[in-house]
Amino acid sequence: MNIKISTIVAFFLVSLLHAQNPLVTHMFTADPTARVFDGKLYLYPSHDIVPKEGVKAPRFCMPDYHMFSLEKGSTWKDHGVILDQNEVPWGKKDSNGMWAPDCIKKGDTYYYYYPAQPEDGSSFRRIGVGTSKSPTGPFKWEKNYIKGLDGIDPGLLLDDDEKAYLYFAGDKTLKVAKLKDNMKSIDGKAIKIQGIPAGYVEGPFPFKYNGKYYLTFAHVFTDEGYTIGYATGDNPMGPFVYQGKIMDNIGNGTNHHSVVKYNGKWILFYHWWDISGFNKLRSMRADYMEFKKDGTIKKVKPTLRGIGAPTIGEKIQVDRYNHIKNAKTAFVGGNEPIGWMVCDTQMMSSVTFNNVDFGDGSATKMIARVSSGQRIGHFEVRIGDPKGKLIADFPVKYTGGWNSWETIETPMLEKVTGMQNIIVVFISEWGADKIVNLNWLQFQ
Ligand code: FUB
Repeated sequence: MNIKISTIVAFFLVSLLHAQNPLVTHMFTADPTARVFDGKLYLYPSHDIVPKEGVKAPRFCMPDYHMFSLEKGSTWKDHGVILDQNEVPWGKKDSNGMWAPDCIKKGDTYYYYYPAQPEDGSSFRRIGVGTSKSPTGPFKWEKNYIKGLDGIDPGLLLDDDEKAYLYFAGDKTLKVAKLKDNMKSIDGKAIKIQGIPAGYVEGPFPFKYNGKYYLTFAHVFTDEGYTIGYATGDNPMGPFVYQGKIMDNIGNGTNHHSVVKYNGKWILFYHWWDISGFNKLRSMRADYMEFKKDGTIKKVKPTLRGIGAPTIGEKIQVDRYNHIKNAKTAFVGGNEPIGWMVCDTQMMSSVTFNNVDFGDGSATKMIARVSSGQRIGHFEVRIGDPKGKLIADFPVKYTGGWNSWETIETPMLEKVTGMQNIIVVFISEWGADKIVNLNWLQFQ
C-alpha cells in the first residue's frame, strides 16, 4: 500500500473538526451524501479505514457508517457509528463493504439506505433500509434487504407529490426504482435510465431544480478518467439528457458526491485524499456550486477554503485560504497536534480567508497559534484587503524554534460585526526572511 501508515495514525491522534477542506480530519470519510433537514445540514458518508493487520480488504476497507452535522459556522460534529457491518441483519459478517449510503425524510420519519454484501451470496451488493424519528438515529434496521435492488450507491429523490425514487448503480448502469409508500419495498421493477452516456460508472445523485430533474453521477472518459457529470429530464424515471461536467477529473480515483441547497446556496460535496495520499483512504470536501440562468451548472473547482463560515470561538484554519501571497502551507511539526500551517512568511506575505462570521460584534480578543525561530516581527489581521481596517496586531517573538508552538492573544482593535473577509499580513523587522508560522486564528 503506497501510504505512510505511521503518518496517518499520528494524524488521527487529534480531532480537527473545525477544518474547512477536507471537512473532517480525525477519520477517513468518503461518498458524502448531504441532506438538509429542518434547516440543519447533515452528512451521511461512508468510512474508509486502514485494514487491520491480517485483514485482506476487498478494494476498499469500509466497516461501518458514521454521520455528521454542521454545528455553528464550521464545526462538524461526529455522531459516531450509526451502523456497523456486523449489525446488518442480512449482511455477510466482516465483509468491509459498507459503500455509499443516503438518508431522506418522509413525514416525520428518516429512512437510511445503504448497500452491503449479502450473507446469502445472491449479489455483489444488496440495499437495505433503516428508520428513525431523528436524523442522527438510532435507526431500526429492516431484517431483509429490499427485494429487486441489485447494486450499489442508493440515491433518493422524494418528489413534490411525496412519491419516492431510489436511483442506484448496477453493472455500470444507472437504474431507478419507484418506492412504495412504505419506503421499504419497490413499486414495480427497477429500470435502466435512458439517456445516460457511455462511461457512466456509479454514484447517482438526484435532485430537483426549477421543476427539472437533475441526475449527477461519476462519469469516466478514456482520456481524462473520473469526472462528475450530470443529466436533466422531465420525468424522474427518465429519459435524461446529458448536460456536461460539474467537476473535471481531479485525480481522485472515485468521485462520489451529492448536491444540496443550504442557507440559500448550492453546495457540491465530494471526496479526495488530501490527508492520506492514497485514493482508498478518502476525505470528504465541499465547495459552492452555481447554476447559470439557463439551468446548466457551472463547473466547480475544488478549493481548500470550502464552505464553512467560522464564528466566535471556532478555529479559523487560515491554511485553508482563499488566496495566499508569498507564503506556503505545510503539515505542522514539533509539539503541535498534526494539521496544516501557513509557513515561509516574508515581508508583506498575506493570506486571505473569506466569510468569517463576527456575529453581533461581541468578540473582544483574537487568539493565534504560532511558532517562530526568529525574534522580531508582527502580523496584522485586517478586513478585506492589505489596507483594510486593522482589527488585530500580533507581535512575533521567538517561541523556542520553528517547531515549538505557542498560543498568543491580543485585544481586538475594532468592533467587527457580520460576515467579513479577513486578510493576515506578515511584517518583517530587521530583515528576517521567515517571520512566523501560523496554524490557526480564533476570536472570542
Ligand atoms: O466508496 C466505495 C465506492 O466507491 C462507492 O460506493 C462508489 O460510489 C465509489 O465512491
